[in-house]
Amino acid sequence: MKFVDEVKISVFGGHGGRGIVSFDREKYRPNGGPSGGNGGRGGDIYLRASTSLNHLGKLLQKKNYRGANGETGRGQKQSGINGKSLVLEVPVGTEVLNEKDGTLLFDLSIANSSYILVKGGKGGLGNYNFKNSREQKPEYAQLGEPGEELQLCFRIKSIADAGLIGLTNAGKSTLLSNVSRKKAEIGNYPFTTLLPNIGLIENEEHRRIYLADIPGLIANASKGAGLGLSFLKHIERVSLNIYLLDGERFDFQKELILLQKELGAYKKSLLERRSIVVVNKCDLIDYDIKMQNEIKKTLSNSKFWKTSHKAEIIFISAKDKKGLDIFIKKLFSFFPQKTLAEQFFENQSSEKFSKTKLRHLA
Ligand SMILES: Nc1nc2c(ncn2[C@@H]2O[C@H](COP(=O)(O)OP(=O)(O)OP(=O)(O)O)[C@@H](O)[C@H]2O)c(=O)[nH]1
Ligand SMILES: [Mg+2]
Repeated sequence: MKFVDEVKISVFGGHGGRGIVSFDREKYRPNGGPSGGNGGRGGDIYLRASTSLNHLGKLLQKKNYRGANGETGRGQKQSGINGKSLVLEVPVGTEVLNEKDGTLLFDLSIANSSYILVKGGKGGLGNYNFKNSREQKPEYAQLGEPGEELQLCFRIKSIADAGLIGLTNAGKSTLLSNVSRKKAEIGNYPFTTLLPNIGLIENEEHRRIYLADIPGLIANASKGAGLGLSFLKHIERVSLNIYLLDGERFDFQKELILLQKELGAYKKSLLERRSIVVVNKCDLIDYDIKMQNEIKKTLSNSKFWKTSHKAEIIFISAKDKKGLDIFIKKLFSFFPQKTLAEQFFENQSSEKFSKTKLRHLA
């Protein structure tokens, strides 16, 4: 499956149905008055933020989405049926831009929030509307109006407090699934994480932190190699970087510099964030206290330390669940107050679809 984080589509409100010209012709009133009904309204297109999706693949089904057209009016002053509206579901954390000028139209950060994207066209009026004292038998009716249209670009920006940044196979998915309630995809091959998984970690005080598993970084990712830029975007919305190093590789300085180089090439400010360095797979190599101190000393003299706000180093085994309690404690120490994601997901569960605001683009 492809990681779909950006989709460009066009949306068209349905065309309004046309009104008709007709006259009542009953048995004893062969020359009855005008009775041509109005056309139905064209269907609108709505956007809805869903928590059950985590990428935009569903939108790839079509290039153009159209609300249904309104039906033509009927005799006996009956209106045509309104065209059905269409609801496009996208993951929470999607932003929608106007493709023409790049302006941000919607930022769907609240679950179940819903917006109107384009309105369907008005139905045309049937001839009975035009009857007046001077004109008893109008022979004309209106055509329906076309719906609104927009060219859009949908983009995902994941929402989490902290992001796991590491080379492929460092153990990010294993760590996420072993510290959080949500299961991540685990595999012994590169790029198992094709979707940005977000895990929820809860402590004894029922505080929550949302941790994003960011697909493995490889050299030149910032230039488009591997999954490239598409997933570097996910790092933008977190406020803590967790550099996960593969303890088996034993080349921490080089690994950190490589990770930083890719992040920095994408956006320099990402390097100035608070960070934790986590050395994983400590079950494979016995990192005793002396070794740990040596590694800390070497790293704290490295170029990495100068830019990353005195990151701390923790040694764990994600697989054997060793050191995870220390890791979780450390994580919470960075977020003494309710986090943005915590508030955001809280709002999400209390937000009711019926209460959500609809913004009109008219
Ligand atoms: N021995 C050992 N193996 C581990 C540990 N953590 C992860 N692994 C193994 O390392 C391999 C890769 O783990 P993943 O969690 O899929 O790695 P990842 O960083 O998510 O990889 P990508 O999604 O490709 O970026 C798997 O075979 C894991 O079982 C650990 O603490 N010790
Ligand atoms: Mg993974």
